Parts: sequence; C-alpha cells; structure tokens
Amino acid sequence: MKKAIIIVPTYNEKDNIPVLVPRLMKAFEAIRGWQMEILIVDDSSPDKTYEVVKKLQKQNSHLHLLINQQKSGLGGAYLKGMAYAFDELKADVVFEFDADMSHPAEKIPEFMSKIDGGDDFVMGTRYHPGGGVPADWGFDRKLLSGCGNILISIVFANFWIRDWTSGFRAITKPVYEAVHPLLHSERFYGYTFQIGFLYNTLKKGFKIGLVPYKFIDRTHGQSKIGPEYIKNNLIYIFKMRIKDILEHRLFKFAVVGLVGAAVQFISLALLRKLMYYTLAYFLAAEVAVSSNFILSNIWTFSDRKLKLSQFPLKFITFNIASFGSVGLQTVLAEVGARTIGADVFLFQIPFSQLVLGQPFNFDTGFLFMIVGILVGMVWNFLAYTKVIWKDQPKKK
Ligand SMILES: Nc1nc2c(ncn2[C@@H]2O[C@H](COP(=O)(O)OP(=O)(O)OP(=O)(O)O)[C@@H](O)[C@H]2O)c(=O)[nH]1
Ligand SMILES: [Mg+2]
Repeated sequence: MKKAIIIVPTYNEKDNIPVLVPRLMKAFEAIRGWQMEILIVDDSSPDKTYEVVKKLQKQNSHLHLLINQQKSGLGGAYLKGMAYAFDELKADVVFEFDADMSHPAEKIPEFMSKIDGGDDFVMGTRYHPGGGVPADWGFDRKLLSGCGNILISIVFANFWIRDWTSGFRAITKPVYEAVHPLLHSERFYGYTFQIGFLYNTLKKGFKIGLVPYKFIDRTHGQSKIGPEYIKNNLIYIFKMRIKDILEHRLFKFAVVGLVGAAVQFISLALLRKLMYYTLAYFLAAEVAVSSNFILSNIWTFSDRKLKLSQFPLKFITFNIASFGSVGLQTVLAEVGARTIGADVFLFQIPFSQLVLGQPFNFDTGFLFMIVGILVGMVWNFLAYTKVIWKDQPKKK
C-alpha cells in the first residue's frame, strides 16, 4: 500500500500534541487505499514536546518522532523531516501541517483524493472561495497577510496562486526530488521556505491542486513566526525574481545585442581611421557579429553549446541571419520612407550623415529606428532559437 506521512514541525507545542494526534488519526479513517502516518519533527523543544510524543508512541505505531539537536527553523525542520519521511520511512506523499491546530485535519481526505486524481502537489489555500482567515484577526494582521500574498503574486506574476505562505500542503515524492536539491543551499526565515518550495514547484511545471480551508487561530502555545520576518520575505522574493530574470534567455539575448552594438560602434570608430569608411563599416559589423556569436554560444545558449565541428556552418548561418536582419530593416526603412516619409534607419545613420551627407530626420526616423530594432530583435531571436541553437530533442 502507498504511504502518506503528515509531517508536523514542533517547537514548544506540548499542549497541542495530545489533541492533535487523535484528531489526525480520526481524519485518516475516511481515507481508503493509503497507509497514513504521522512524523513529528521536534527541535529539542525546551518544554519537552518530544517527551509527550514519546508517551503517545507507546499506544500508536503510526506515530514517528525525529529530534533535532538544534533549532533550525520551519524550513530546516521540514527539509530534515522530508528527507527522513521519503528516504527512511519510504513515504510516497508527505504533508506539511502545523502543530497548533490552525489547519483543519478533516480536510486531509480532500487533499488525498486530489493526489489520487493525479495532482503532484496540493496546496491548502485561505484566499480562494471556501477558505478564510479568522474574523477576529486584527486589521493589521489581515492587511499584512492579504497584501503580502498579493505582493508575492505581483512579483512572481502568478495570480492563480493566492496563498503563497500557507503551510498546509501535500507533496508527492517526484516534487520533493525535483525541488529539495534547489533549496538545500539556502537559509530560510519565516515563510521563505514555503514561498521558495511553491515557486520552484511551479517553475518545474508540476500539476498543482487547490484545497480551500479556513485557518483557525492557535489556542495553546505561542506563535514563532512574527512580523520581523517581513523584511526577510521581501528580500527573498525580490532576490528570487531578479535571479530568474538574469537567468532568462531573452534577457541574456538583449545584453549580448547591446554589447554587440557597443563593439560595433567602438570598432567602427577605430577602423575608420585606417581605411575607407564603407570597408570599416562592414568590418566593424563583422567584428560585432563574431562577438555576438561567441557570447551567445557561451552564455545565452550555454545549455545548447555548439560543438567545435559545428562552428563553421553555424557561423555562416549566423552571418546570414545577422545580415538578413539588417536587410529586413532596410526593406522596412524603404517602405517607411516611401509611405510615411521617414528618412533613414538606425544603421543608416552613419551612412546618411557621413557617407551621403544627408541629415538624419529624427522625428519619423526615430520611430522607424525603434520599430526596426524590435523587428530585428525578433528576427534574430527566432533565428538563434529555431535554427542556430535549435533545441535538440534528447536521445533516449
Ligand atoms: N521543529 C521546528 N518547528 C517549528 C519551528 N518554528 C516553528 N515551528 C513549528 O511550525 C509550525 C508553525 O509555526 P507557528 O508559530 O504556528 O507559525 P504561524 O502558524 O505562522 O503563526 P500563528 O498563526 O501565530 O500560529 C508550528 O507547529 C511550530 O511549532 C522551528 O524552529 N523548529
Ligand atoms: Mg500557527
């Protein structure tokens, strides 16, 4: 039979455990086809929560206990607990579950039927219809939680997820195996573990199910996660997002393009002193094309690097694409000039001003310059991704 383990991290929860365990056992009764177990991960709580667990273990063979010598925060406790549950206890699914009864245990069967239905990750959510936070939460707490989650949605550009910080979740083994190696190098504060885990699950394209639930305030013990974590959460989400953008192919492509433009400009300035302008112009363009080719290969397409033997043919293709893009812009400029009356295009500025001695018309010329750059970028990006660094289907 497949096994699901409810992981409950605890720090000073001795009063909650004796109520929580029977509640979970009761909820398990409605679940068919799964072996349901509980794993308490206690960080050597000063109130000796682990002693309470040990006592309960005498009558319950489905209750496990993992004791950490040091307090390692929610994220650290979950990572240790998940490793133990999947690797030692051979779980197929684990849950994240708070000890303070904030999460309704009777919702667990609903999570399990979503897993049975093929979801890889099931997310408890307080901000979808059917969910909620306690009505007696103060205005500040509602505002903080609500606005915090909206802000995270904005930063990550994902409005389908509305509760990033909820700690009521079911996670299948494939999700754990794909996501936890990405998290081990990080330090977590407060909710950053929850946000980071969910965000990486989304990025990996796993199927996520939602279960709305009503959050219940704790009656015993003290909250460990306070407003001091706001700053850390903010830093964390912005850092993750910026890292994502910096790693994005389109961003690298744009940077390489800008570097290429600078290389061309500088080469032209140097070369025109040595030779005829037209020759210098084409040589400078070729230097820029070569630098773009090399930078694209080692950075933008580092995951699809070309073999040395492919270089000659691909470099010729790259040249055709690059000059094709210039040709396309020329055609556009011509059409623009004849229809609207724009003078010239970006790359024609040196031509018109220096070679032909014509002034550059910035009014309409500027518009076509922008359009030209955009069209040229789309052309180049397509040529790079679909032809030169075409994604090779992996051989089985
Ligand atoms: N093992 C371990 N568990 C922790 C640690 N910090 C928090 N927990 C547990 O994580 C769960 C969630 O923490 P809470 O303090 O309830 O945080 P919260 O739910 O955001 O805050 P409240 O709404 O005030 O309860 C509880 O079961 C805590 O006992 C820790 O450092 N180590
Ligand atoms: Mg709580």
